[in-house]
Amino acid sequence: MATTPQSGPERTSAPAPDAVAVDVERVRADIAELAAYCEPDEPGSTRRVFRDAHRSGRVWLAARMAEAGLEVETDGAGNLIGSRKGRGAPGAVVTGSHTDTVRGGGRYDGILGVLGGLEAARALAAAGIGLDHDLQVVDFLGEEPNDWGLSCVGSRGVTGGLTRADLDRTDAQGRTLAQALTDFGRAPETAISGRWPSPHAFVELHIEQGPVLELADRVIGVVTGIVGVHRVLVEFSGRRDHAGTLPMDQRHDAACAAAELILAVESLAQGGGGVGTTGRVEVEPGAMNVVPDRARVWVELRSIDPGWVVERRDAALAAATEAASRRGVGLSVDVLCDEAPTPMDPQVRDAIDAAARAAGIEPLELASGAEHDTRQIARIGRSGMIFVPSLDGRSHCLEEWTDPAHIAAGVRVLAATLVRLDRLPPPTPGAAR
Ligand code: HGY
Ligand code: MN
Ligand code: MN
Repeated sequence: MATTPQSGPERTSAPAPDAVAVDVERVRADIAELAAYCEPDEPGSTRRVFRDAHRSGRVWLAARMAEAGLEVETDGAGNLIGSRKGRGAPGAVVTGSHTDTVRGGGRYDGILGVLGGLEAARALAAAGIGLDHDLQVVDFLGEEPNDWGLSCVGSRGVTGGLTRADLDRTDAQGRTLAQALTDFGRAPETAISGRWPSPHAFVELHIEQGPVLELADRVIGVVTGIVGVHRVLVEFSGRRDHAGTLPMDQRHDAACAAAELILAVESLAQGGGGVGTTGRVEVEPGAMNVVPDRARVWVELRSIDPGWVVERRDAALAAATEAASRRGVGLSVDVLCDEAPTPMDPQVRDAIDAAARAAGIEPLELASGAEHDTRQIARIGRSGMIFVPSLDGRSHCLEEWTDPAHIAAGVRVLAATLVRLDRLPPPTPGAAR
């Protein structure tokens, strides 16, 4: 029979969660070992979703989870889960992040949340702290935007956010996402049908990936919300001509229309309130002596203010339409991602705040400018995030680095937060987004 969880962090019979000792050298060794699973022909520790390095890195991770005494499984959406049984209370206390990286990315983005979660599970066990709820440490499948223009594949899959149309998307070689999942050993149908039950609570530890904590000289961030993200692929189709013979006033240059859009996005995003980026551009045929007939621009707009994103999105599309029509160039638009800003759950925020303060750390509240699996999990349960500083605010690059003392603080606060979340009363039904 399931035991009834006792409520309140004031319960005195359990060891003090805030004093749990974490082994930061073990976390650093794990980070270094996982970093060795990288794509040999790519810079740094690149480990893109579905590639061999990603697959073999997860085999290593599964073994590491098993060594820690966790039961290891992969769910229908391809999330790797290490679980420890609790005392039978309904719903799990869940933590995790991702082990895939962007091309040329660093060793910490996502990875700290998975390996830090693993260390928290080990540290709690070593301290003799059992939970009422099952504890799960998750490596979500494919958090970074992939060759199909989609991010958070695994966390979308288990929260109803992955669709049949997503599975039918094709990469540049014409391979569908469904095929990629199949090749990775997952049945595409289960990737969209295997919805998780609502967790008791979810928390993700992550590097900040920006400069706010460092500039404020703080070690722990309590995330207030995750920015809204709008991603769209804009394709211009012009006319291919000889670059030496066709006069300038007779051209239908797709790349020049794309250039106008790129600069429009930069200009529209000035002034604070949000950010706009055109980080991927393709031009065809890509020859110096040919007027380009095709250009693709991936536009991304982010803000914690939903109105800001909508306004800039509409203005950017108006600029693209105007440039295309003036140049006699065709235009098509494919919306890849349209996520509203996601507030973090107040109870989870309070648990993180209390865990940090009990450890003698004054946390800072801040919004996340980066996308995270937490946004997806917030659809099905109360969720929150812990940030630790990134050196010089750098991320998605080889210079990405977090001080070991900050890693130790982050994992310690994570472990204590998991205990505090375990002791929360059951969530109110329907409270999730
Ligand atoms: O792109 C992002 O915001 C995240 O790092 N995946
Ligand atoms: Mn990232
Ligand atoms: Mn990440």
